[in-house]
Amino acid sequence: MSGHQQQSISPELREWIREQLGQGFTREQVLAAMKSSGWQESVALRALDEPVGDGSDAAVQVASRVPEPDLSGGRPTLWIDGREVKVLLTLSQPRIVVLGGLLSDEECDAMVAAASARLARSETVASSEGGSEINPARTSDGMFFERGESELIRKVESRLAEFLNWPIDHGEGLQVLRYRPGAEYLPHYDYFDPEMDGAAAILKRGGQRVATLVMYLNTPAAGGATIFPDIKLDVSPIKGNAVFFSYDRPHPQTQSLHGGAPVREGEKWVATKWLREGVFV
Ligand code: PD2
Ligand code: ZN
Repeated sequence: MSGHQQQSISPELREWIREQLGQGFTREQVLAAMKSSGWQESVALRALDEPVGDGSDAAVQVASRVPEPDLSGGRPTLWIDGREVKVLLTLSQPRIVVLGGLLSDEECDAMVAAASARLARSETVASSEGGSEINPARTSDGMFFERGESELIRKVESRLAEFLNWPIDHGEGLQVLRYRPGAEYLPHYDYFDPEMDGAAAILKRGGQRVATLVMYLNTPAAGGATIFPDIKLDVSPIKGNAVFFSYDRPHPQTQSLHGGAPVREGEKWVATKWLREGVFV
């Protein structure tokens, strides 16, 4: 394609762009692909800026800023809060980072001990009234720590804020879940469906969830991986390790679908930190 000839936006090009965005490629990635195929930048940008569908598609939603660890040095380990944390796996689309040794064994044990006393049947955050309800898709038991409620929790939360470059007050309180043998967490998205009843009340407290960090507080004897079905990734639950993932819009195109595979032997304990767009109150 010559750079001087007039280029026009064809229905085929529109369809191709829609498909790329639908598969989770970012606007920048699609723009780069178009430019390398000979499209003039001005035409590519105009095509990308055209509204698609009825406007409700996530491709035209504005992406939120999301927490992001600074891995720019390309080092295999990071010093965070005086600990050497291993970067075991990184994926850019969807954004996933698996870490080794984010928590010490002692911190894991202390969180399990503090949570054990307060376990109740797990609830999900959303119901039609904007309150909580028991979720049959989740067969674990759980509790929430208040943000900053103890020295241990403050220490862990400030480490996560440092690692994620995200203020502590933009996070929910840590949730601890205990899965017994056979228990699982069916695949789901952690963001709130803006269309669901009660969404407005939930989103008033800090906006959308934009990222999740699941920390493993023990190593189950078998099973219990955190699974990402869209990309067929399984993360092994290993005590002290963690998996981080972010999602810049409340839409499946983020490929942030994830679940907890059934625990086959022993128990599985995790602590989850959900990060919000704004101050969570
Ligand atoms: O325990 C897990 O692996 C898991 C899986 C899916 C935790 C969560 N979601 C969560 O806490 O959101
Ligand atoms: Zn989840």
